[in-house]
Amino acid sequence: MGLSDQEWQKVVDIWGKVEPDLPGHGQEVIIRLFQNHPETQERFDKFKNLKTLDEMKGSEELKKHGTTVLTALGKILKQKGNHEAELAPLAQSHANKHKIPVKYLEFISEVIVGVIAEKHAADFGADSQAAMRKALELFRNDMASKYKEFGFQG
Ligand code: MNR
Repeated sequence: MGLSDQEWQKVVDIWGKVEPDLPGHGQEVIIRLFQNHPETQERFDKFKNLKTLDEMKGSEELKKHGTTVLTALGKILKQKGNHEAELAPLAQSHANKHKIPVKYLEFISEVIVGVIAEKHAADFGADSQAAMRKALELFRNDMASKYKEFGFQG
């Protein structure tokens, strides 16, 4: 199910508030993903050694990865659904190389909404949150379709 022009506008607008600090948002997203869903941390060879919150906060590598994730996601969101070219390589690596179930994409989607809601309460009202949730759902659905094509259960 697609988003209306108004919904896409809300998604693009709030992303404009996230974008000036991708490392800050990205770090928060990854840390919260690991804290709320510890099994996700085990998927990262490079992060499974981080034991405490302080170690996570002090890891430049983690911050860098958060930036990478949100940079890729921003590129996808700005396509307003026409994201085939941006999504295909991501689906490929997350299915065949990293083997990341759709369930974990659901986890990170909720964390992303939560982090934006905390950092940008005034600019991220109920309708903007709903629009962002829809956009992330579309992203996941299209990832899941690709997963199926690749024969990954997801
Ligand atoms: C790498 C984007 C969700 C696990 C990457 C890379 C990008 C990326 C970009 C680097 C290039 C590549 O390998 O394709 C995303 C986006 C996500 C997302 C966008 C959703 C919004 C997740 C979730 C994961 C996970 C959820 C696990 C629970 C990994 C792993 C790597 C990786 C593992 C490889 C890290 C390394 O360098 O060793 Mn991802 N992601 N990702 N991702 N992701």
